[in-house]
Amino acid sequence: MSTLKESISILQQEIASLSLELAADAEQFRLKYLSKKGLIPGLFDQFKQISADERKETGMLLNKLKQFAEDRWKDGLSLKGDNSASNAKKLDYSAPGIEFQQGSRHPLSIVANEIHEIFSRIGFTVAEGPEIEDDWHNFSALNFPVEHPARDMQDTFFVDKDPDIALRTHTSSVQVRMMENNEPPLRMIMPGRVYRNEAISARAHCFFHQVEGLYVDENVSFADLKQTLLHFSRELFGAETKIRLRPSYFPFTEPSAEMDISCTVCKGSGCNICKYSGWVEILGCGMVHSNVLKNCNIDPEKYTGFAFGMGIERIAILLYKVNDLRYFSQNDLRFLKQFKTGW
Ligand code: 2U9
Repeated sequence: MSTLKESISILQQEIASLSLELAADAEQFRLKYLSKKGLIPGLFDQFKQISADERKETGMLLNKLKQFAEDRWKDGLSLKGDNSASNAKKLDYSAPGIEFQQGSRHPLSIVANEIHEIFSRIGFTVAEGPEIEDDWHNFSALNFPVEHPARDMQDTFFVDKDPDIALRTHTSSVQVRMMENNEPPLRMIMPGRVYRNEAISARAHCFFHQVEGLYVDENVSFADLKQTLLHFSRELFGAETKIRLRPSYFPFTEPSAEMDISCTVCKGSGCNICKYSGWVEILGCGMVHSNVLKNCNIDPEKYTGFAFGMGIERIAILLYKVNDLRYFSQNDLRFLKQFKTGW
């Protein structure tokens, strides 16, 4: 065997026996065997001097050795989680580490999760449904009269100008689907994105997020609604929170009400958040209209139900004192980074 062939064989065995466990091992390996002045390029120098009849076989062995060494080096690097062998050549292993950038939940997710947890602790499940809805689930089943302004092109985004298909304007359409497909008792909340054809400003957006709730069973009363919402408000805004209900109107509930909580900022003494009234409106609610129950094949003589709906942005604005709705959809990290808690 020629001395070059012997050297190739010795190096092959040496390289096979090495263990590359640290980033520094891989770099030392590269310097010793693969770098310009390393052992393998040295063998290529010797190769230039061997006789023509030995060239073919020795050349093959030498190329194999080089390939083997490169593979071992790359394996050593990937063990450290670095697959870019060519870039790795330029890495400075003594440089200080790069700080890990930790993300955070979006404030609307924090609030939605909190609402979800409060209701799941008292037996409500979560349901979701499509954002593109038909007229029946978004309007007709919910007792909206044919001439109701929400059905207008001005207020609702219709898909392909088809008057039967629109982006849902509330998550109530999910409740309709749930009632159509399930027997009472039903106790669920429906979180989700909804769409309204509005000009974007600090106080309005063309999409926002809602959580609605529904409880249908025998003997469900307005008192149950009131106590559930009082419990919810105390859990979310603090044990001292008071609520008040004002009569209102929605096509899908009768009677209907809007609910205020005592101002979380001034505790009722008056500030510009509550416009010096001491109260802030947070949601709408009521007893499910008997027409809605009938539309979903539920017998209103046997069953009653309550429902409520709130905008998540509105709650987040109150909890975090945000003064412009647009912050929630701009993905500005200077805004989002402030919400590190409440996973
Ligand atoms: C069914 C029956 C009744 C859900 C309700 C409200 C009152 C309400 C608004 C709050 C602010 C919408 O986000 S908002 O603009 N919602 O005031 N929602 S009762 O009632 C239902 C839902 C489904 C089948």
